[in-house]
Amino acid sequence: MDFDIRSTIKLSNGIEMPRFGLGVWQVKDENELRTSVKSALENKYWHIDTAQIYGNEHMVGQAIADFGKRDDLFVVTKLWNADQANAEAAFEASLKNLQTDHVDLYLMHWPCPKRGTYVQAWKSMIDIYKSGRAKAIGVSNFKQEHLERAIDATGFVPMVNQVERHPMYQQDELAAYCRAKGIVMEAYSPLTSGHMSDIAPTIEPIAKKHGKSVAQVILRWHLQGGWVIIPKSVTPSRVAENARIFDFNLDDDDMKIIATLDRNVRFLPDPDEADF
Ligand code: 1BO
Repeated sequence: MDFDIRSTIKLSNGIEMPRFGLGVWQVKDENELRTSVKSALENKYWHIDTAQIYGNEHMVGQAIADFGKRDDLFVVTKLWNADQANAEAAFEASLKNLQTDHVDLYLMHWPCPKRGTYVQAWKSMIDIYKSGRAKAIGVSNFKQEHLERAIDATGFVPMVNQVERHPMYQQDELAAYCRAKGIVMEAYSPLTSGHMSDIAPTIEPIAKKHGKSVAQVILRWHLQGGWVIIPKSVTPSRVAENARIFDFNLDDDDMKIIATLDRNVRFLPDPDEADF
């Protein structure tokens, strides 16, 4: 399976989305954010994933202006839950923060069914997409029932669903449903949100066989499974290490061993319960 850092996956509207990117969730410190984005660009990353709630869109915008070229990059941000009824204003604020006139992908962050506004938000996001200011639109943390409701109400299928996904929470059923609908699956927290030591003993022999780290094996496993990934790090050596996953291949046995690690354990809130 041949990939490189330029590899893309085609979204349902024909837009090519990079398979590998930098996540910046929980990066609040400006120097850390700048170091992370600078290291990523130096390592040829060309996809950056932020969100209005991360509070760092303006730092991402400035780091891109200082270290990169906006037009060479695939920039993603997300509509926060409290803004579901005011998506247009929230989107314009994100564009301003990011110092850009468009994003490559705009995602609805959580469905938050208790708010009762995600269908309304999806309709507004379709208008934003039709205006050309978001080259693609999708969702995050959507279960099948949330997708069905949004699609039934609008006839418009999200292009991407970004969800928590790692070896302990593999989300095969949701992925099968989404792929049948033409929705690209994207993993956040691809390295288990700090729980990697729980599964390292199983992955270490695979890592040793390929001369890679456990993290590199896990990232490669996502890619070979057809997922888009956005690992986060603020440490330059780790940003570089995360990108060195394009020079080896996991074999069928490796993939099967990692498949056994699924425990249906999520570390982030259940999207039905999330009421933030
Ligand atoms: C609450 C944020 C989860 C990852 O985007």
